[in-house]
Amino acid sequence: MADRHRTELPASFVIGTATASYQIEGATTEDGRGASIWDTLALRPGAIADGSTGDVADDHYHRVGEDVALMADLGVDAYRFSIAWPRIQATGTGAPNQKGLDFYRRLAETLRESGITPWATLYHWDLPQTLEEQGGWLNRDTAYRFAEYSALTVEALGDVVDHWITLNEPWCSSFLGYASGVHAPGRQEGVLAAHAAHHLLLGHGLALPEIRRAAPEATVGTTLNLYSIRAATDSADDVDAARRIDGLGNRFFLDPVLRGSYPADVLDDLGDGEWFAENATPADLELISAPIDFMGINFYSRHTLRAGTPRDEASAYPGSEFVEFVDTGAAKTLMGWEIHPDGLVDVVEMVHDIAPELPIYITENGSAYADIVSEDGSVDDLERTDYLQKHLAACADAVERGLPLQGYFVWSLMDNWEWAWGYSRRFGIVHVDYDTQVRTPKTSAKWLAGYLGGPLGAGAAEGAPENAAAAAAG
Ligand code: IFM
Repeated sequence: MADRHRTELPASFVIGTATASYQIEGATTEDGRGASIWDTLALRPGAIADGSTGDVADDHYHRVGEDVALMADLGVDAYRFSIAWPRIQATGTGAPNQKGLDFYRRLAETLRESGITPWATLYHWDLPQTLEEQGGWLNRDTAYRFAEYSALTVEALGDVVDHWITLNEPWCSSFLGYASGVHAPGRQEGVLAAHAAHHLLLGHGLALPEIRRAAPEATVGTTLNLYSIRAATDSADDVDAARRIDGLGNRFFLDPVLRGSYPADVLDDLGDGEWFAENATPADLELISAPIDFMGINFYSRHTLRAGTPRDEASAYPGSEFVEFVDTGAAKTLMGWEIHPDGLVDVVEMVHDIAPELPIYITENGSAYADIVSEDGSVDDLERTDYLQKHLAACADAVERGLPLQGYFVWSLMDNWEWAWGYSRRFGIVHVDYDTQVRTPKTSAKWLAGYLGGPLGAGAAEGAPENAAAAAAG
């Protein structure tokens, strides 16, 4: 791999790693942290594939120094982490918990001392359980609580964190949380999930001026999970199937944030125009579409669609009843997600077409594989290495095309608790032994360090395969 390194990207291009609070921190009852909706869902029989919880996860709460040192060895520029709302406000309201704030201050300061720029996400799915008991994201009031939490968090940490992301993947929080119910809070409320989506976006809109007031110099954006979308054929029905999924997954979130309106065709698909006409007021949409400094995109895959007959499982996702997801035969990760690195360029273009001036960051991209740990503890994850190489090459492609892509964060720094999959899916470039908490950089981490010129890459890059997948194939 000696001939590929970050010089294929502009010097200012930010390369980092990403994680999220509940997936790595553990210490769920320490120092005044309250319960979150994920603590609750994890205890529900059958909700988590391996029956596990995030009670310990990567024990990151007690290992900040070690984990930041790992990142320094990789040579990353930045680290995207999330702040657990219930660490700051145990019940989602009231005065901040100083111990919670201290933890994130220590993390941010340690990062800065190591030359790594902190990027903090305010909401990566751990809603305080008390707020869920008051209706969660179906209750408009939760948006106001989120703005208050954001204000007091940024007031406390704005001197050490310069980059703020309001929400992570509101599609997941709303449709997986309140429609299919596979994510917390595990409710199946059909079309009401779209109301949860509006309240999440309203929370973003209400938080923006608070963050700007508390940290006027900071950059603020939000993160959407966007999919590259294709119709299986040119037939009108297949094209319409693609329109539906692009609408529900991409435009339903992009349009309010970047255009100040919800897409009418999606409201029709949902059969929910009346509620939106009454409740998603022009004042709400003005808040939601206030200028942001960047758009974060989490990119994982492409969907290919064709028209289908109603399926049982589709009814869990209102508006998607008449579509089928086509298996194109492309290689997949262990999540079953097709690998399409050029789709990364598609989603960057998607945002750029609506907001040509807006800087864009890939705030997550990564892959789960069934890693094999050798006797000496090493993990030769050639498939993940190949995935990473190809997606960084796609970033270079996007930049070459003149798109305003300014950074890329690998999901994830280390193996962690993958929500409904528990510990059964590993996305890390660093292996975590959950019995001992020993961290071991995988081949992908060494490759990335070689690419970035980090200390861990010294020597490793020379031996690394030029194309890891080809090497994997023999
Ligand atoms: O682990 C998640 C992360 O929390 C949000 N984006 C997708 C990742 C992989 O599923």
